[in-house]
Amino acid sequence: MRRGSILALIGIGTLAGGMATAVAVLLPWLPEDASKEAGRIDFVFWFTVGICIMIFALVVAVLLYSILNFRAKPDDDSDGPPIHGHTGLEIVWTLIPTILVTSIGIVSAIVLGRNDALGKNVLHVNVTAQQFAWSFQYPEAKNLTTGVLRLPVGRSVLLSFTALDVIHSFWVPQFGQKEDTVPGLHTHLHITPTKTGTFPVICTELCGLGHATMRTEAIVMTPAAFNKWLKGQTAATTSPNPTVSGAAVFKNNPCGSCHTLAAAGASGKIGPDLDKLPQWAKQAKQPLEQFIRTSITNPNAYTQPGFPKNVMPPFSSLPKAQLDALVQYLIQSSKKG
Ligand code: HEC
Ligand SMILES: [Cu+2]
Repeated sequence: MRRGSILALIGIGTLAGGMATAVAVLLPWLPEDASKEAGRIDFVFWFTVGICIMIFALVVAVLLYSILNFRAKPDDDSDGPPIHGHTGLEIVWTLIPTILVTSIGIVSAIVLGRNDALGKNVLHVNVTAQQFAWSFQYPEAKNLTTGVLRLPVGRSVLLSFTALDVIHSFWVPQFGQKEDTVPGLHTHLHITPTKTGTFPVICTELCGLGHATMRTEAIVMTPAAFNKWLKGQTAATTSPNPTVSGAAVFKNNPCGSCHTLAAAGASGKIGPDLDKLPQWAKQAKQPLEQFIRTSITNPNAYTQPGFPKNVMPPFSSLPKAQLDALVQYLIQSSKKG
């Protein structure tokens, strides 16, 4: 091969590789990382992309070079020379892909092993998925149950999933992993948050009419703030404490993603406007308090005309103190509204 040809091949390859690298690096393909596991998964991703870019550059270089150099002259009707295989080439193009694919396999296996290895002092959270809401239970805090996932930064967290009805899938883009929740199976996900902040929790498995509303938030806090929150919540739910705040119960549960309630700054449109509760109770011919209470624990007992049945999940496992506070809060804010 002439020196000019080699230089041309290298030139084209460098150009193609450079362009592909620019597209890979300059566009924001991945969400920001907020967990150790996501960082490792991103490494596998970029490792694979790097290999792909090298192969891409090689293929484009040989392709363009051949098109430019070996194309037939306009009046050339002759056949090319007959070629019967090339053992050297065949060994090379079998060996290189084998090495590359095996290396991706090894890197992935190391990352999977590390991602599944629990750290010390694991925080266990039981996650329940149902049409169309998430709830989170903290065994370490007397089974405190909330609708927003709160986690301390830097601590190993093991989420254990239960699905009450159909298959759902837990996804926080910034944590980098998805995990299906399957009725009858116990699935798990290990997360070590690395950044404080608020991230979306999304159901990423089409699970019915209200699937798009099956969202809540993961709030990652400093360990001190988390422990303070956990202690405050445990005290509030275990004693018949009159200071349980109905507003907090409303906020901690996904009510606001489906309902409008001015007092809570909520503007959901999937369910009836909760500012008009007295009117809805009259329509259902029920006393206000009883109407609100059964609507929360057993939504299908009465379905508001014009709204879908089976979309609101029953909140039957709310501790009594929280349910009482929530009902009082709704009575008061809807009377104002
Ligand atoms: C996934 C969406 C969704 C979530 C989450 C949700 N609801 Fe509902 N809710 C609905 C729909 C739809 C209806 C109307 C159908 C019915 O009456 O069952 C409804 C009805 C109600 C009603 C009765 C109103 C009426 O006029 O019938 C009350 C009260 C209520 N919800 C309160 C709550 C509270 C409190 C929460 C949080 C603990 C909550 N909802 C969470 C969708 C939701
Ligand atoms: Cu779902």
